Amino acid sequence: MQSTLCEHASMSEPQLIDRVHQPTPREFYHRYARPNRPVVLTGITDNWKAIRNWTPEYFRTYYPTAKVVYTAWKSKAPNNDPTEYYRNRRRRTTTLGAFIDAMNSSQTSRDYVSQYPIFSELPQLKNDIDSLEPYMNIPQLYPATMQSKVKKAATFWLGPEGIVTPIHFDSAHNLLVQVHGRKKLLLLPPQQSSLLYYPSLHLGHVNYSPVDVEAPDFERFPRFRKATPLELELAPGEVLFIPVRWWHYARALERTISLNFWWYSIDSLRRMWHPYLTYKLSRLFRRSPV
Ligand SMILES: O=C(O)CCC(=O)C(=O)O
Repeated sequence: MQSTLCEHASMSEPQLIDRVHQPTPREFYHRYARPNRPVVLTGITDNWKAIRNWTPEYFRTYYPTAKVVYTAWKSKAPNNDPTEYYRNRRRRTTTLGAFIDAMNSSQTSRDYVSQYPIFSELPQLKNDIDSLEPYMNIPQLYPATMQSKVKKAATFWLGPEGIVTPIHFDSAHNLLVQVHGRKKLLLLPPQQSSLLYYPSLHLGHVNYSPVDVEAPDFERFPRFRKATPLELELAPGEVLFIPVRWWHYARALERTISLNFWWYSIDSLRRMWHPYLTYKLSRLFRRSPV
């Protein structure tokens, strides 16, 4: 096992994330999933055709008419202010060919195919990956219907160099597979949620933060000075385990393709009680518009 040194400009203490080569599912579960610790897994996608073949050009050539849904964010500001993002982003539908042509012809596009369940649209692509289910440790005792509900449909992300996903946390465990291009990620543990101004319900969801973690405005968000993010780079073929409730931010360093695989466990659900209750109470006591 090897650790990578990761440092954030404003932080004094360097932060470490483990990188583990081909762990057994049991080792992964005991050392990472159960204690809710992030890790980069290497060598577990070595046989995936997706890692060898998938590029924007590949999809442009073979699947130009396939439907995709993307997030469009038009902003004149050069930075990535999450409040502006959550207010102005829109979901739009197009074809893969049209999306990739538009991406290739723009230097400034912030359009991102994100969270798209690609295998529903193109089921043949399932042949290009292997199952990551052994790492999800789904109890065999569960009836088949429940086993399939515990996993969410895998989703597909495709975007230009520089595209950003503002910091947020997920309600399930997540294996994020980097398929094409490198990506930079920042992670913060649930214990540092207040430094990210959690809960910021005015953003629309309890799992979003108003802090632009790469260019923090310390006048507005002074508590963020105390944050100690993990910073890492994910290369094609590498898999990042993002445990439930861990805050994560991503920036593509090159044109990017990723897949992610979410799943629930008793433990992941237990860790979500606070956001869930906070959100429900906020809805209950929401002032109705006058
Ligand atoms: O890769 C990205 O841009 C964001 C990924 C993400 O937020 C996720 O997998 O939950």
